[in-house]
Amino acid sequence: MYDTNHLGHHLRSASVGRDETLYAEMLDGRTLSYGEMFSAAEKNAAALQKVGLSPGDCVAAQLEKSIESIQLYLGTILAGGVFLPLNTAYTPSELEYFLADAKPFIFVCDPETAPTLEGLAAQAGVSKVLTLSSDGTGTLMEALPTHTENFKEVARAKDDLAAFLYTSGTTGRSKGAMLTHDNLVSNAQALQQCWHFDRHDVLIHALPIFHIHGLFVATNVTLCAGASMLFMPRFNSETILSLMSKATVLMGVPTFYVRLLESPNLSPKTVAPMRLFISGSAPLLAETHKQWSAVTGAEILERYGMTETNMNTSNPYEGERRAGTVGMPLPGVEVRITDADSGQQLGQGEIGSVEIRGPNVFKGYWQMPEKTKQEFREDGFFITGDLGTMDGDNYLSIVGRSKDLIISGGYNVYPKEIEIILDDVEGVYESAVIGVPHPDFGEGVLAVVVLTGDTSQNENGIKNILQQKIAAFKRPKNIFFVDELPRNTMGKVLKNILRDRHKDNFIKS
Ligand code: MLC
Ligand code: AMP
Repeated sequence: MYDTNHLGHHLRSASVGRDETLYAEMLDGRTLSYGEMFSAAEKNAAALQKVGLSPGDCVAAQLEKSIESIQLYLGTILAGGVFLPLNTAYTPSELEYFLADAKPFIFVCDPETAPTLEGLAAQAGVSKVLTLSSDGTGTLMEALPTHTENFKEVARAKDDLAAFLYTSGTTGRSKGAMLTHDNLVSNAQALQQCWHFDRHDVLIHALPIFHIHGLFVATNVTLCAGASMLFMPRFNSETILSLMSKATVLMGVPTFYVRLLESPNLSPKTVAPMRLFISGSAPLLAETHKQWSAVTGAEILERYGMTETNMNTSNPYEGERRAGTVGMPLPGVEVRITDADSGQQLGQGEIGSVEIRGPNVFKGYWQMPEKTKQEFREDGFFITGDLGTMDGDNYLSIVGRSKDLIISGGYNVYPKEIEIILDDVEGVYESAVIGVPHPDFGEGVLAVVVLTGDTSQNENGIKNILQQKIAAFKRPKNIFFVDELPRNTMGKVLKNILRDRHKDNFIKS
């Protein structure tokens, strides 16, 4: 008997009776069948239960990408836990916040970082620290039982939590988005249907697995379809091109496509075995979409989502994939454009706030009921903070953001978080962080800084300090020094002026 509310049930139902089917192939030639995958997931679940995990407890993990970490994710779900993946680029001081806020029962990290992180986890009230390295060794692996007879996933209701994912905030404080079993099940099913995923598909998996894109979209859709994947530890253009001969689908952020287009080996012949190229997490330039079609003869399918809502819209599988648009609402998902202040729905072609309602929309921010309330309309629509417009054929275009957010290579950077840290640096009077066009990452992070009069502080000095405190992808690639920041009469920094002034500044690294 399976529990039909349970994400675990949906992830394994397509492979029941097909234990031998290939689930994943690694670059070193190792393979894993569905039977092996779920047996390992059950062992993980049993090990987590043995160290005391109760249903509803959180398992946080900061791990290099490996198939074993996917097994830990599935094991957590089967044991009724709540999985919290954390970016491997986070520094200890960033992790301190997440652990103290989420208060996971178990924290799993790399054996190499464990000596530094164990004390920090204990201080945050974590009960147990386990380790897992990308080569599949560590105390978690030692704790796995040799077999798990008659394991049954712990029953969960639709509304029970399956995952926490942190998303940064305009205030600089990250918020834990609470995702339920139904959020993840409904979205995986909608995507599987829209993208025609079936058991014959082979996905090139080159995304990180600590975000909704690589973990839920890529992994859940593959599992729900009983398909398989070529599992890469990280993005690499030439490896992806060489894998296309035995794959059918690629999911990537726009930077993937920008970089693949730079390769002389990209051609109609290389992509011929592939049936689908999907892009999301950041705007795909219409120019990149067109260039891809011109070079390969294939059309990228762009979709739109966010941590709080999973996927919202997708260009059609059959039908026109319109460059510069993110397509139509997914089945069961409602999208509307409103006037941000009044909440009044706007007409076709008008630009306004993008709002979403449906089974895909999260339950709220962890321990932030007020913040959660602010982001929802009374009728249940979630205010995304994106600005968009819907055309007569129901294609949505994202034209900007009302939230002060930079998306660099698919990673979100909230300027306020960086400004708080910059303003704290000795010799810095004030700062403004902005996103400017970047040829590789789409947007690049740039800081404009006013120094105090009596300091010898400089760009390298500031960069060295930031290195200790924040993940590399968040660090400003360039820092500009000015005498004062442009402000309006209310004293608010005019970031539009700064973005305009610096839009052509080449970012070196
Ligand atoms: C790496 N660096 C970045 C960066 N990625 N800097 C800014 N933005 C990024 N995205 C830094 C590195 O730390 C390094 O810094 C330098 O840039 C060069 O790194 P690289 O070797 O070129 O980077 P690479 O490893 O190739 O990574 C680039 C990338 C990666 C695009 C492949 O960023 C990536 O996988 N992005 C995908 C992110 C993602 O999955 N987002 C989904 C979010 S979910 P230094 O200082 O060490 O030289 C979501 C919802 C939705 O948004 O809709 O899906
Ligand atoms: P995150 O908070 O990391 O989940 O990022 C979500 C944000 O990424 C959305 O609110 C959008 O601003 C942006 N985003 C995702 N997909 C697209 C897309 N296809 N086009 C434009 N922006 C996108």
